[in-house]
Amino acid sequence: MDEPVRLLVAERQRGEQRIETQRVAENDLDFSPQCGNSRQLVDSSFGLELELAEALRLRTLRMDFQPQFDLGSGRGCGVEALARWVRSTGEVIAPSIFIRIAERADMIHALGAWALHSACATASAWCSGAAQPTTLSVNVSALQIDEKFFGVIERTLKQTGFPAKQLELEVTESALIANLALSIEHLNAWKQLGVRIAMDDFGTGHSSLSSLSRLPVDRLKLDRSLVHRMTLDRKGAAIMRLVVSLGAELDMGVIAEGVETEEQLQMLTDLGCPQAQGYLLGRPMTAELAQVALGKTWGNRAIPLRGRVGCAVRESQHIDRSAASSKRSTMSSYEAAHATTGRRRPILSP
Ligand code: G
Ligand code: MN
Repeated sequence: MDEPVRLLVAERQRGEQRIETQRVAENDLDFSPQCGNSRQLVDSSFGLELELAEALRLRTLRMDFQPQFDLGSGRGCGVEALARWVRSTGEVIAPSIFIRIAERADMIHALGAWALHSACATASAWCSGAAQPTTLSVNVSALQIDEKFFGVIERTLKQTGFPAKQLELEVTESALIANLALSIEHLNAWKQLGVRIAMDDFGTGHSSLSSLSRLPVDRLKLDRSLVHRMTLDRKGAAIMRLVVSLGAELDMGVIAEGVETEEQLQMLTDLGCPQAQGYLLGRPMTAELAQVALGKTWGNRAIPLRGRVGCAVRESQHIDRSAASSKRSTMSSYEAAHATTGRRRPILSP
């Protein structure tokens, strides 16, 4: 794994001319809106490239784990491994930025192999303990959908001893749809190793019903934008209801991501969404804390979630939402419903 990184650093140091050419082309790139600091990235990305290569070589990237919960039982059911990069200056670089840098600089295979190995090695140490995750989800870049990755998975499982059936590889909907035939071929090959596949960011990538039925996907990860919209109006709620039942009809698991509010959690429970993850239930955290989180049951409060708040979204919630941004002066419907009892569910956080 070190070799390509070392070569890359050497090549970058030699190829100043090429970098200058690329820097011009860089202005045409559309960095994702959530990055926020795309201008800064454009200006400094080549410096970051070298730094990322170095971080990868020195193994200073970190793997955090975000717990996932079963909404029926309230039990922890898995974790998503999330790579974290903290520069020597202490600045945290968002994965949405450094994954793109790695993809562009041809470091994504080294980074992807490290991520898979690191996640499986850590989680396999949990397997003997009580808080064993049912599922370990690892993100896979679109550029890793190739025949080489089969060998990486096979080797990693062998080296770490992590059970294949508990490993889930997350590929974004847009990556799968971009080259459907190839995706189907590679995913089927990976699945022969016993691993499962999740379609990440579902709801953002324009998959058709026909492509959904053809792709060998085991679980849909509903994008946080669907979760957000769900509480805004009736259409948002209707779409969520449909995708939850679509997953069930297609014999796929369904997990909602980006759950940040009690109101969202309540609606997902009411809609029968089987699983959820998000800041409300647990932020990405260290392996040790994730183990503790998995051992806890968030549903162990006295008040059952079901039936407390209706699914219908009231007009007033629009008003509540904007008012809440000015120092939460207005209670959400969930908070209002529970204010009288004074009981609040403890939220897991690192
Ligand atoms: O696309 P993917 O699901 O792999 O994205 C994972 C990213 O989402 C991570 O960077 C993680 O920190 C972030 N994340 C996890 N939970 C939440 C959440 O509840 N809200 C938001 N906005 N981001 C989240
Ligand atoms: Mn993911």
